[in-house]
Amino acid sequence: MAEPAEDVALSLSELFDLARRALVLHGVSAAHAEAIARVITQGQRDECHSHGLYRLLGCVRSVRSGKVDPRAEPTVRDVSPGVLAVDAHYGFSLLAFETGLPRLAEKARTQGIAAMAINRCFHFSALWPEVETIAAQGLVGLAMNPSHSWVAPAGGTRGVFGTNPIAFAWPRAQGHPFVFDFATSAIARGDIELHAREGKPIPPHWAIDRDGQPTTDARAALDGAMQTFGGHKGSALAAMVELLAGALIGDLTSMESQAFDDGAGASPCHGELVIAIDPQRFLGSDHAAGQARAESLFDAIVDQGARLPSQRRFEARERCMTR
Ligand code: NDP
Ligand code: PYC
Repeated sequence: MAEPAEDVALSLSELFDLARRALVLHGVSAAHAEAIARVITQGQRDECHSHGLYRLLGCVRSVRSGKVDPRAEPTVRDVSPGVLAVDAHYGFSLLAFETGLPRLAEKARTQGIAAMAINRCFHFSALWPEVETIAAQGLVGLAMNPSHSWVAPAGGTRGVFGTNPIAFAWPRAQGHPFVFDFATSAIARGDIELHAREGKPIPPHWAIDRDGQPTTDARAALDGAMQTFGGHKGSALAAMVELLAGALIGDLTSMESQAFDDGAGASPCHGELVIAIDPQRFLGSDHAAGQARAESLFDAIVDQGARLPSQRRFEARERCMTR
């Protein structure tokens, strides 16, 4: 049998179609399959390999586990003038996000700030596509969610927190928004999985093994516990995510999500908190001054040779779109 090719070149539309068709073949509804394929394609386009096409495997595994309802239809409930809740009914999170977004934006424009709780969703994706979509509407976006309890608290040795990403986007008058999106663990678990698949060592500060010792062995790391980024600071932020996107919105913490999975190997099932803020509402006639202040801040970063978060991603996108 011939050796598999190292690289396969697909156009973005071929990639989208491959992902969509694979999902539909596994019983995923067209609406979910398209929402998932869109985000997987965006991840691959922006060279976010831990959350690009690789995630298709996890989606299919999740469906096969029987835990996910691949045809669930999200429902939206108004909780208060500034809060809405979207019940994913144990489907994937992305369609729930898309379903609730118009109402979230509407509330943010009316109230100045609004929050959307997404509940009972299977979650596998990067958060930057979501906050970027919010920023594209002229709103500031903030999103976070727990995952599975793979990450030890600073000073501990056993997993308590999820990899708990926090993503933020600030809309700018010209060009891309200011966006960051990172796990509160030293690295996303997906990256350690990719190192394990490729037999590559990992830096020693990413994880500890089962005996609580720092390890460079990706498989031992997956068997042990991951570390938070920035020691006690990342640990506190990870706890905040558990509280805001778990306890506060009536949904599972990462420990509970792991217990709910019960060894099935599905994507984590929990909630997500998404916040949208309307700068126009906050600033009124001072909106332009607020924007100018933000631009001075960004200039002060890049003028000294530092880069803005997401610049690598936007450059990868540019390369991909002009290929
Ligand atoms: P990275 O550490 O790769 O990147 C984190 C952020 O920092 C990015 O916005 C990145 O921008 C930016 N950045 C990196 N280097 C620099 C630099 N030198 N100067 C300025 N900014 C920089 O991300 P993680 O491994 O922590 O997370 C990867 C993805 O995993 C995220 O998208 C996250 O949402 C996802 N994830 C999802 C989870 C889930 O439960 N759904 C759980 C955990 C993670 P750039 O991309 O341009 O390099
Ligand atoms: O890479 O840590 C991760 C992750 C968890 C859920 C989705 N991605």
